[in-house]
Amino acid sequence: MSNPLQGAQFVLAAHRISQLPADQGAEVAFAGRSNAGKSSALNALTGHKGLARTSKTPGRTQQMVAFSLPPPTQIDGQPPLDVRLIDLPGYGYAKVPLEMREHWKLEIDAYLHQRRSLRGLILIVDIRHPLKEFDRLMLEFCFATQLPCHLLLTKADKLSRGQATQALATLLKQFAAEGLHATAQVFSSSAGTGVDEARQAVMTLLRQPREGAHQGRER
Ligand SMILES: Nc1nc2c(ncn2[C@@H]2O[C@H](COP(=O)(O)OP(=O)(O)OP(=O)(O)O)[C@@H](O)[C@H]2O)c(=O)[nH]1
Ligand SMILES: [Mg+2]
Repeated sequence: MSNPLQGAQFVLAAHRISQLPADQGAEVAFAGRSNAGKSSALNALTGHKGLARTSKTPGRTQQMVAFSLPPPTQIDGQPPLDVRLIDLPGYGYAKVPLEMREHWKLEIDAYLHQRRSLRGLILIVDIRHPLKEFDRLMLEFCFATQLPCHLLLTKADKLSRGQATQALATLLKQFAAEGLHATAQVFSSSAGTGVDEARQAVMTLLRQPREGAHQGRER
């Protein structure tokens, strides 16, 4: 299967949302706890190993990093769009100084509320530790603001196939019980599990109409 996210290029790293590329076109953001595997997932999805910096040290990505897909990106025969993928800083890592954590909490919150080109969120969760507090907050936020969310249960290579399937089933049951709306899949950047499915999920998010993604998101 050809890769619709191939050819992504680094654009810039931002410390504030005002430094991000102009808010036009469509973008999908990658969020998740520190060390969950966001940057690795971005690299696997774009098919470009060194694109986003990965690290064994949690808290590596302390910037919002923007990558663009090569123009013209045509989705469903619409006129070409500027399409971006955004690697958000990881959250939840205690060793990142409090001031920095507070800064990112505010910036991520403002980004999710204000960014008009944001069409959806890819939430990266370690399959062995699903739904920690911040993951829940993100899911609740997405639900409240009708921002579509697709969850990657990553590092599935650390479990047997049966355990991974079980983890997904448990999560989907939890979603149903708690009224949370998100799609989810098993994923592994290192083993390549679920990569095609996740690429399609990113493309589906990029196709979301702007209005739908923004209802109730004005402040
Ligand atoms: N086994 C396994 N390890 C992975 C996988 N994805 C990421 N890792 C490892 O997990 C660690 C963190 O990966 P990153 O992609 O840097 O994680 P991140 O979420 O971007 O981390 P921060 O930028 O610190 O928030 C690295 O040591 C990766 O090699 C995976 O699918 N399987
Ligand atoms: Mg990272």
